[in-house]
Amino acid sequence: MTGCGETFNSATKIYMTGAITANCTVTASFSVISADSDSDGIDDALELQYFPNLETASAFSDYDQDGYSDRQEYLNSLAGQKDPHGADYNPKVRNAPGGIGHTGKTSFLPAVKLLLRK
Ligand SMILES: [Ca+2]
Ligand SMILES: [Ca+2]
Ligand SMILES: [Ca+2]
Repeated sequence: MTGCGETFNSATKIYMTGAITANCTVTASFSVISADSDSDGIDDALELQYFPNLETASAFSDYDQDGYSDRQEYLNSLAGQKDPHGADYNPKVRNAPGGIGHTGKTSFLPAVKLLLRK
């Protein structure tokens, strides 16, 4: 916003004109900073950052099959969460199990114990 001797407090987002003593014009422009056009709960910009389209990731998909849905990974990273190994959530990189929203369904191979016979 500009015009009329404005002051804008970026912390409170409050715009104030100066004293109005004559006709003046305030000009405002707005831009979308977040959109979820496919209503899957994942910000479209983030989907397109990781995937070529908006269809790949959804609330139920689990692209990297780490037991966190793509939406859960988005929510966890939005909340500034790290996985139990301290890594950032990434829908294309497997995260450690046991974090927020982990379903317990991973396709990690179970550890194999080898017993050596004498
Ligand atoms: Ca979306
Ligand atoms: Ca995942
Ligand atoms: Ca992941």
